[in-house]
Amino acid sequence: MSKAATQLRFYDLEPESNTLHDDVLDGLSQPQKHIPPKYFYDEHGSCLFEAICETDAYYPTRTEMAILKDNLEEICTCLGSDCVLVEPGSGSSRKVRLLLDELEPHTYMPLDISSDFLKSVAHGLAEDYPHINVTAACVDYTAPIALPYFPENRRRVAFFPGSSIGNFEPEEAVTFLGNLADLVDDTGGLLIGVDLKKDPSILNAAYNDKEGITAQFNLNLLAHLNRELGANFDFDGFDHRAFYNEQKGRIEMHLISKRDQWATVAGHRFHFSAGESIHTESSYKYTVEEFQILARQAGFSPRKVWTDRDGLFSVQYFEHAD
Ligand code: AVI
Repeated sequence: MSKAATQLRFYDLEPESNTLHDDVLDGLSQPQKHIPPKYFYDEHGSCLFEAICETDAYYPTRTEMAILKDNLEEICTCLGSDCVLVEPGSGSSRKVRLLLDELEPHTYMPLDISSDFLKSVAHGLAEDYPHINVTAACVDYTAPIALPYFPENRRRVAFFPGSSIGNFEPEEAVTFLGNLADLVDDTGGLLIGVDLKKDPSILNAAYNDKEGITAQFNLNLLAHLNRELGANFDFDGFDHRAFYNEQKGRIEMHLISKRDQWATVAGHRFHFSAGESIHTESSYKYTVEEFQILARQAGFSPRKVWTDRDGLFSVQYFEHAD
């Protein structure tokens, strides 16, 4: 057995079979039609998201990476080596590699819903970091998480980068953060990436890149539904629209029907008037103070905040409140 293989555990906690069918039929039956953003991420959608992160206009990924790099030593001091680092929604585990290079935690626990992808990522990590235990769990990390295994007497820290927290409604964000507070327990911490409020022109540009990749990402949702639910959406019948809603403090993404049309989804017919929208994503932006209030409600105490020079993005560290 290779050294890496001895360090790797995998738990398949069989997250409930996905509720795509019910979510979509329910969402399209509401006065403001909507589809949950988690359904962007089929295989092609995940590739498109990676491509968005490379566009000039989409600043969050590179800005967060730079903040992590520039403050790595201080961040690692907060986390403490020998901790158990848990990453909900770990995906490709790309950003955590920065921490793993410097921090040397006792265990890294990636949690994700996509079993095959998680397995291959976990194998890669175990090969590249043979001195770190990698314990991967296939689990719906948005629900309360009860993991079957935690190394005993080790401090746990959750890592939730990318400002994915912005894709939750604020009250859902509090519930999710509360679940993380329970997971890391009394002595644990949370390192989280949070996108900041800023000049709306920067936000509007970030979600309307010139290359049109965000538009493809948005429209790919319809391809996903056509494939998985036997729907018959006409991609040419919808436009991408993204704008900053200043009052709500969020970017909204919509698909706008170009004309009066019908689509059938899992045997149900839905009507779309010309100009009618399907709301496909909200991406909330916070001030540092606003986010700290949210995290306090979930049981965390603010400890440290790092931002870039232009104040575009923040990486925030919290500890479990006493
Ligand atoms: C994953 N999430 C944090 C991205 C965001 O910025 O809200 C998803 C995204 N949607 C359009 N571009 C990127």
